[in-house]
Amino acid sequence: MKAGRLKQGRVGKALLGLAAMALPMLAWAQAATAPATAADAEPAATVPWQLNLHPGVTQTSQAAYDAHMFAVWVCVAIGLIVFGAMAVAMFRFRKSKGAVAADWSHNTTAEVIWTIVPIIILIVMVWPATEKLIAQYDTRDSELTVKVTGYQWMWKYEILGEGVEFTSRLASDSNAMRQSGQQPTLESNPNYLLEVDNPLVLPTDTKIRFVITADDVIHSWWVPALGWKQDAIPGIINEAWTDIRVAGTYRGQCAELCGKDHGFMPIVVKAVPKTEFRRWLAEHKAAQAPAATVAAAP
Ligand SMILES: [Cu+2]
Repeated sequence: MKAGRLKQGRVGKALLGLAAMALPMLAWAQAATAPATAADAEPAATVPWQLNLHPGVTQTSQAAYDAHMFAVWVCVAIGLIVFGAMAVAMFRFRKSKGAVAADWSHNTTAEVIWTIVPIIILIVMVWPATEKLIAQYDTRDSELTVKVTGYQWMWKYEILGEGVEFTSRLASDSNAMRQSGQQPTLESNPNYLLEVDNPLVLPTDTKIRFVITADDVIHSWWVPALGWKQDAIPGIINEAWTDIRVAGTYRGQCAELCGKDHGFMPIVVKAVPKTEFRRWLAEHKAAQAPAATVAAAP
């Protein structure tokens, strides 16, 4: 009887442990089996039944993912210890076995331990997270600066110092679909409301600084795969930076409620190798040069 109950306790503890471990383990397994990325693919796109955050494709997004995973495993360890201790206490010291509850109400040693241990755990988590946050705001040594301006309801991009600027609006097929009253499906419109006429082309493996502002109301420039969002505020210039490590297409949206068409000003970033970016830049410079000459003429 006693052996049977002890066994029952161990099984209960094991089940609780398994339940606590299941989600992170499944998420880890899913990440490990993620398909390899091709240059034209969308490496950071979400998949149905995705269990975890995507690590993204930049130093910032990887740092956020690492901090998140560290916190998850700390929580799993705490969960195993706490629920394990509860399971042991409930099964080993149960009433049917004749257990009698202790009648003391204070234990200074225990109180000191359960105050100091969480403080140490928090410091262990805060220290690396703070380093990551400081790095996230360090825009020094960037090789390229892109000015982003939010408008109701589109984005304007300027590659500073290169004389290249253009606007980026919701793609016409998404726009036609939303006004048609038809129901878009994932199969027929996989990038519904996430496609633009002119994507922002950026080079990979380059520290790119963004200066972000708005012309009318507050918007927010957000591409999840890059790992940050930054408010675009009229009269204020906010900074951010990125270094995209994997070529591909990354989609985002305005993340600040900015008016009736807030949901219709998506962002598309196309990350290409440096040589391809130089070619794209040269093409845009050539295309914009005549207009600039005309504008400069008396
Ligand atoms: Cu907006």
